[in-house]
Amino acid sequence: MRNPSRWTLAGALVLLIASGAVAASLRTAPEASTRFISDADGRSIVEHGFNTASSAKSTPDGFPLFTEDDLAREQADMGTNFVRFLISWRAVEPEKGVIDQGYLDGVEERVQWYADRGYSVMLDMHQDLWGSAITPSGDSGNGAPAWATFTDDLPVSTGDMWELVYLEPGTIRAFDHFWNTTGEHPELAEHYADAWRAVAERFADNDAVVAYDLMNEPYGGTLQGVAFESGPLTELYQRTTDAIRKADKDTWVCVEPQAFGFNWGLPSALGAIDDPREGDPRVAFCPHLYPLPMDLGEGFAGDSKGLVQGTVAQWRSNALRTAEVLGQGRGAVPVILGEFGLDATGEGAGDYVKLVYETADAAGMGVVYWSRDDGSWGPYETDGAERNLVSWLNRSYPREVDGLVSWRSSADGVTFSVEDGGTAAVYLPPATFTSEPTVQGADVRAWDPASGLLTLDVTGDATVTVER
Ligand code: MNI
Repeated sequence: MRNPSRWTLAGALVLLIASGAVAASLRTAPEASTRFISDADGRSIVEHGFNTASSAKSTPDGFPLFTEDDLAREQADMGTNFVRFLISWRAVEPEKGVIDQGYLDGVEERVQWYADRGYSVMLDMHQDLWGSAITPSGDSGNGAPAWATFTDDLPVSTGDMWELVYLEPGTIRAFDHFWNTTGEHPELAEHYADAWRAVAERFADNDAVVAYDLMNEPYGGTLQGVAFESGPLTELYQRTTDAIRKADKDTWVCVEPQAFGFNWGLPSALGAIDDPREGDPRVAFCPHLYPLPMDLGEGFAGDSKGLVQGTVAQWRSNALRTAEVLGQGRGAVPVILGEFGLDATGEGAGDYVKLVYETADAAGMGVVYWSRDDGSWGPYETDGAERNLVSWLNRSYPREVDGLVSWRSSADGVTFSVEDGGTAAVYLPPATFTSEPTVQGADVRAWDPASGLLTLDVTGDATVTVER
């Protein structure tokens, strides 16, 4: 049980993907999303950045091991404009009914580092395996506070593959209580929504915070798939959105599907959320992508390569389908790939990164890499040395654009189209764009070769091409 063979699991994946493809083929997917989260100036944002950071899961204060200098380096090296910043329920509401304003001060201080550099921020209420109180040692899960953790003394054993701890009886029971499948803890979801309301009260007037990711990688306990997503998960999102809107009318809410399955390319049954704000709804979709063969340690090569390519294609269609459901007849909502990442020492790692960005660009999705931690999944070594990932993530892209419709990026530049244009900010890696690029379809307002930032004026409907 503890060590299912890789190929048994890979075989299961083939079946899962095949059944997902059948379910998915019942409805055609949109080609792309043409709607985007916007910044305070109303410009569409193409999100490029990092999850910051996994270290926040286990630090006592809940903050990532990440400094303002680290941010400056990231911006100089890769031209990022976005962060999915990890926060946690255990830090927001450490005691039942008590909001830790000191923790929110710390979040606000870090948000300001990003604001000072022109970034947009998504706050992500993170959890994995419910919370650290699922085991006495506290070193397995993260997210929920101890007071909200009810395992009913059912066992939770831990082993090599952390994901399998989701299948432990005590973990399942903790989730069953949260979703009130047990009928014993209706208060937990209320506290969760109120914790979000407290966060929203703090950031409602903060222009840098553009989105709230309501729950990281939701898991349904004994309820899985359709029963979970169309039921308690959609309900929690509605309740939390309603709570947030009492304090904050403008910041986008971002919803995730059940991680189990969707991350591997399967469809979601998430229902639509009604946004009580006046004007256009601000609900976005923020799914994750982790193809199973790569979860199992395979590279992007050999037998696993085709499976991974198939997974990415299915994932893209399924993400756009759900975005369309969330759009309730107005077309697909904005989509951000909230997490993808890999051990960049594996075979074909750079090709996989390229595939994901090219797929996301063509589908109109922002991309947030997992994660901004040191080591083989990250951009730097613990001693600060730069890793291969830096050059792979350092891509040209239109950063913030009035009236953006679509874009493509290549090593030689970027092309994008707009409706009713205005200004556009484009990032071009300074190492390759050493002289002023050639621009068609727009006027250059400013070019800063040091930061790679190109500012353009675009008039009306236009296709803009920027080339070195
Ligand atoms: O791979 C997963 C994942 C696998 C399995 C399951 N279940 C069995 C419910 C859930 C999730 N997640 C991938 C990444 N997400 C977290 C942070 O959100 C990262 O630490 C993981 O690498």
